[in-house]
Amino acid sequence: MTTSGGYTPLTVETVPAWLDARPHLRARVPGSPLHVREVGDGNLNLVFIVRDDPDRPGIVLKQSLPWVRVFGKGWPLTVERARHEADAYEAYRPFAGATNPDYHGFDPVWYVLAMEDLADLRIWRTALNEGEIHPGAAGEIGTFIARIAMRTSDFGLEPEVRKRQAALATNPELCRITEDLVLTDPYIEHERNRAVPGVEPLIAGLRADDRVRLAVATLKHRFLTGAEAHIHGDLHTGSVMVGGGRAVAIDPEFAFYGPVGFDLGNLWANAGFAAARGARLGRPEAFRAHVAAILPESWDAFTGEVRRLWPERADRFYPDAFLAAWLRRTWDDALGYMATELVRRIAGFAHVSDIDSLPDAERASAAAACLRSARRLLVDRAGFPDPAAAWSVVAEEIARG
Ligand code: SR1
Ligand code: MG
Repeated sequence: MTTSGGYTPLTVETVPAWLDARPHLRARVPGSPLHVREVGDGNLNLVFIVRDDPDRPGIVLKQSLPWVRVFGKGWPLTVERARHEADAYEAYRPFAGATNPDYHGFDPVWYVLAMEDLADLRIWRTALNEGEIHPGAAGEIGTFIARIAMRTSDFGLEPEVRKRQAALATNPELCRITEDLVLTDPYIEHERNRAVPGVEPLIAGLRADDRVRLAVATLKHRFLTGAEAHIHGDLHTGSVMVGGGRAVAIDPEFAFYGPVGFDLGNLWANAGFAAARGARLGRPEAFRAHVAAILPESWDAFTGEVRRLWPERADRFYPDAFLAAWLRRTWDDALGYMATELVRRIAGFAHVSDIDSLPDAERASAAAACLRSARRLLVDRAGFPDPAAAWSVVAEEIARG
């Protein structure tokens, strides 16, 4: 199938010729024959691993489709998302170090980006689902979020530069997905919603609660208007690869200028899913402690790195007292977006394997714990001023059964 301008979705059969026509990429996998596997398991895109030796890393090609992959052609979606992902990798490259994948370029006709084959790493969600412990990953991601906050915002750039960067990063179609799927649909009746079976009364309770509606509407408005930094925009555990002491943030196709707390909250909610799953499956205490540490370790790393970079801020008009207030607001945002991510993966369109792959009874009780935690975080965020207090909400609700 060919669309306008020469764009054509790649297949495992057409990838070798596509690479032959691009010697700078072919040089990264110079041997023959090429071994091509399509491994995309996300909701949106094609992902090909290309190797000339099946046992050694080669390169990854990622191509956006003009529709939502898991839904089909009935849900069209701009292929521009691959450009946004490429632009984010470029924006993060100067400060992200090994947390950014090695990025080899973007083809603006085929909407293909080429990047490192992270052969020895696994998707963090998959690793957590199987009970693996990856020390240091949460801290790496917290540091990464801090560097984005400090280097791509008005704290790190001259205001004219920041505004031009923000304009280039405007990502309306992908933001609209978040505005709908995360920050609206779960709180109303909508044909896209798919509830985890057994928690329908809890979802109905959320929808009927005016305090919940006000809190989510406030978070939605902040998402729409809080253009602070070039955030990742979809930083759940399926967007992080771990292994060998490294944590890599992938898939920033939802990147845009938004509130810094959104990425933190997304990560923390997914720690919540891992914790609920770990408890229901009776995982060892060491694993449960590891998951419980994701929120505090990432927040500590985040605040530590923000404070380390604060003296280098671009505009010294901002006093230290402003930093303290900004961190408080970011904490408040993060808890709010943690709650909205907890809700949408249980009550909305896009679910998580942590919960969905549990046996029926455990799935319902894990999902219920996530929804109860979210409700408390939404209506009483001020009551949870630090990581221990915030995580205690999740721990208590999981323990309630
Ligand atoms: C239609 S896209 C559904 C979800 O997949 C992506 O990974 C984002 O999380 C989005 O909300
Ligand atoms: Mg993704």
